[in-house]
Amino acid sequence: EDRRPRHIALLSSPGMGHLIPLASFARHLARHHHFAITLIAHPTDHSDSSGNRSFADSLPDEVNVVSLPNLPPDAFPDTKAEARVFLTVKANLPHLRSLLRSLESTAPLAALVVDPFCLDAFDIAAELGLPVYFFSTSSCMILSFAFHLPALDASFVGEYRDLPEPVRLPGCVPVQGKDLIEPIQDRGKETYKLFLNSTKRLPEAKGVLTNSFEDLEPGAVKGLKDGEGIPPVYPVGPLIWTVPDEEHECLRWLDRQPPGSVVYVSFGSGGTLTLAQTRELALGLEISGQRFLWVAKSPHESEANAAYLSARKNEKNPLDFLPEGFLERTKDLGFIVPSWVPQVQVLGHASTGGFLTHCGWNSTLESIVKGVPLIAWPLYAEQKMNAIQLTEDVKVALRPKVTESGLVGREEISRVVKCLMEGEEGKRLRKRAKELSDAAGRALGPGGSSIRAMADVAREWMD
Ligand code: BUP
Repeated sequence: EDRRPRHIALLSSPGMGHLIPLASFARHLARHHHFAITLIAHPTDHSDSSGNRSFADSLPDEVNVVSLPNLPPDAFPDTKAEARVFLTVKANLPHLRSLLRSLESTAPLAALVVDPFCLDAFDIAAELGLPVYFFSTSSCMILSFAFHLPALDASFVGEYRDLPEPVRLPGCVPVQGKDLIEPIQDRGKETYKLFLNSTKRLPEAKGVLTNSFEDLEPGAVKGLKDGEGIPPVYPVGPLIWTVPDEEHECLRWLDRQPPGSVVYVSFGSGGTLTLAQTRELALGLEISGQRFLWVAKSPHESEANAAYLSARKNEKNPLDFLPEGFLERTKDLGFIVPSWVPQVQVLGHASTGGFLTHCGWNSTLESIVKGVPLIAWPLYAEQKMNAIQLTEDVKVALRPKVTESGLVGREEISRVVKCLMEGEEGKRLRKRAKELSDAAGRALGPGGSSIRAMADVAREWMD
């Protein structure tokens, strides 16, 4: 072919969870299809984490990274996290316009690719006559739900938790209203309106890229591809990011543990538990008698622990919140890290045998790529839908039972951890995780489904 690759701009909203898959896609386009790439990022909330710094250093030279201005920390007081992300992107639109104009004047753009919080940029793309593509950083089931939301909004009055029937998305397991993504659970709120308006604009995209792969979600992918009014869909995942040669003492600790013996526990960069739940988790891990590597965070405020936390507001160390004597009693079995570990390397370590996770989509894909079965413990955003999919559809995860008070008790935690790490069910889940890891490798191997999807979309962007 004598068609030539051109210049593509990718726009990421604040947050590593969005930046990582877009950066990984950018790297593939630059290396394998020889596009010039400008990755436009927003400064992220986790700028103090070591992970963010090493990530920035590991971006390839082929990708030109430009950051939009930082807004003052109090720019949107009293606003929920998701709404803040939408509003930050909106506030930066004039800067985006100038930036795209200047990029156009030096190296004309063939397309603009945006993540789920950046659909307001569609207007700028239209002004500049740029074809715009949507990049979904969640599962195909969530993507399918996003296309479905405007119809659901028009057909049902009331809160979605009261829906009389579960939502049945094509090719997906049914989901009860209460388990739908969290930002839509209060229809009176600004976050809901921002989400709904975004989803209404999805059909304007020329194409939809999604960080998933056909063998992981065959039903959902087919449902999307056959869906009426849905632009062409390109499953290009699983796109994850490994920072090369990152050193961390937890990796040396893992070196000393038997193969497949450690459950890795992390609720992601945004997830925290209440004080009571943090303690219950500690005791559950202890009772299970299994080895664990835990990224422990300080508990979040709640009525029950507000007084306790305010009395200790100068104590920032998450280890101070663990039960009395816990560290001493578990010193031969557990390794606890406050805040950050090189997660992809931990999941890829031979000693890691399970992942107790909040079910963020990046964490989920990383576990699948590395062939590690999961314990699904969703906290917020779209995580409940991911947990349902992983347990009931993909069948690679166990889910602990939550009591009516919202707590997962220590005995239940111990039960699921033991079941995953040493039971017959655990063996089945490990086999399933290995199958999925092989399938992920095939999708991104020569002639694989995701490699072909990336080549298809790249062809649209050539001269
Ligand atoms: Br925490 C943590 N080490 O200790 P999210 C995260 N990460 O490498 P997700 C580490 O950061 P949500 C740590 O591997 C992922 O690629 C992790 O983490 C890495 O993303 C990235 O934000 C972002 O927890 O969850 O899993 O998509 O939906 O909460 O964004």
